[in-house]
Amino acid sequence: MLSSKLLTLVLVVQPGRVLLGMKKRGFGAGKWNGFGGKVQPGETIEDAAKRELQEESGLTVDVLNKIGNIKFEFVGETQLLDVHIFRADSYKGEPTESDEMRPKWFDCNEIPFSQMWADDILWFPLMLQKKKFVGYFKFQGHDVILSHTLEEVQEL
Ligand code: 6U4
Repeated sequence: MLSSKLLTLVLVVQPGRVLLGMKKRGFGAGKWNGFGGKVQPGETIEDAAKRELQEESGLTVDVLNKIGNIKFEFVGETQLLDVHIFRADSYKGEPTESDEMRPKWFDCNEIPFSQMWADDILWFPLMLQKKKFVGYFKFQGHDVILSHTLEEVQEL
C-alpha cells in the first residue's frame, strides 16, 4: 500500500489564454506548469492552493474552482502524489516572477505541451472546458506514462 503526499495545482484562465509558470527548481524543474505545492499541516487543500499561487506567481484569488484530482505513481517511489487541481477565472495582482516560477500567458491554442508533464495534454482540454475529472497516472521516470485512467465526473 503506497502512502500519498497532498499537493495542489492552480490554473489561472482568462478568455483565450492560460497562465503557466516555468518551474525553475525542484520537482518538475524545466517544465511549464500550473502553480502549486505541498499542503502543510493544519491547512486546508484550498488554502494551500491559494498560498502556493500567491507565493509562486504573486497573484491572489478569492474563488478557486475544484476541477480535478489526479494521483501519480512513480515506479520505484513509495509515495503517490495526490494532486488537487483548481481553476481560477479571476485574480488580483500582476504575475510576478518568484524564486520558483517564471509566469507567462499562453494562448489556449499554443499551450507548450512538449515542455510540460506528459499527462497535461490529456486533461488540459477538460480543464479548459470547465469539466471535472479524476485520474491515475503511472510514470516511469518523469517522461514516460506506463498506464493511466482519466474520467470526467460530475462532482469531486
Ligand atoms: P519544494 O517544497 O519547493 O521543495 P518541490 O519539490 O519543488 O517543492 P512542489 O511543492 O513545487 O515541489 O510541488 C510539485 C508541483 O508539481 C505541484 O504543483 C504538483 C505538480 N505536479 C507534480 N506532478 C505533476 C504532473 N505529473 N503533472 C502536472 N503537475 C504535476 O501537471
